[in-house]
Amino acid sequence: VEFTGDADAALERGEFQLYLQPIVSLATESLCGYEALLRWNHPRHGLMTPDRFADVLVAERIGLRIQEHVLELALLQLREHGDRIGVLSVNFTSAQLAGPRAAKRVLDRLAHHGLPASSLCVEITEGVMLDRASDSILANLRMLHDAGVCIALDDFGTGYASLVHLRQLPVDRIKIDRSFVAGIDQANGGTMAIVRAIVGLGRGLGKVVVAEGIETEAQGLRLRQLGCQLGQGYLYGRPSPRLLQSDAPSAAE
Ligand code: G
Ligand code: G
Ligand code: NA
Repeated sequence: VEFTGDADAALERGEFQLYLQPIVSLATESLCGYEALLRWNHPRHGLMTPDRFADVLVAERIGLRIQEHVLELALLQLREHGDRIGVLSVNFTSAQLAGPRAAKRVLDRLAHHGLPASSLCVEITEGVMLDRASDSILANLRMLHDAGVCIALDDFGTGYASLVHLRQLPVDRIKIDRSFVAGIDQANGGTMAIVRAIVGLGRGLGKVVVAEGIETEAQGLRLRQLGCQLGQGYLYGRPSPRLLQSDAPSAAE
């Protein structure tokens, strides 16, 4: 642990905030949603990304409460600016998806705010399937999916059993990890072949394929040519506390 923060007091003071990063249609470059990314705006350490404070949350056993706060902040954003956001993607942990009432709780919060289930996309990594509670997590994901919540499988291809998990999980979207996108315009290394295969696999299974970490026009064009539908990255917009000044988002497909 790099520092001990009083995460509990920080939560009360509103130091945990969401930054939003646009997700666009690669064919038209039009907005179709955002991903909510957690930041801790600390008075002494400044603005921190989760990799810097994740250990603190574990040490102070406050991870689950922070995640619930993240969902609530995300739903408030949707309630206030839903017409400008489109579908809002929120990162979920396995702890948040375990237990008999996890999905019901999320659906209740959506209903409480008068939001359609389809306005939320739950992002998970395949790591959730390595959790002891994977049966319960799977049941909750099915319930969310059946209710119309979008489920996205993040960092796809970086785990050790991606294909097994892709078959088991009720997934609507797969997100190509940015490490693959970064290598796509190098001639050697075979990254291009891997990305082509992931897009083919995803589309063959009827999933929407999202590429993360797109930084250059060449990467965006290449991914679009390969049939990847959605994209996210600094090229289209950095994570920001503000929404883009743009027209209303279009449907994701
Ligand atoms: O921009 P970025 O540094 O936010 O994200 C770093 C990592 O932290 C990413 O892998 C991202 O998925 C993860 N992350 C961002 N926001 C959240 C969140 O609200 N909850 C969880 N569990 N992870 C998050
Ligand atoms: O793992 P997760 O998908 O949630 O990824 C989000 C992370 O990727 C965040 O840390 C975010 O700041 C970072 N990110 C978003 N777009 C880009 C990009 O174009 N390039 C790089 N290097 N990182 C990005
Ligand atoms: Na994510």
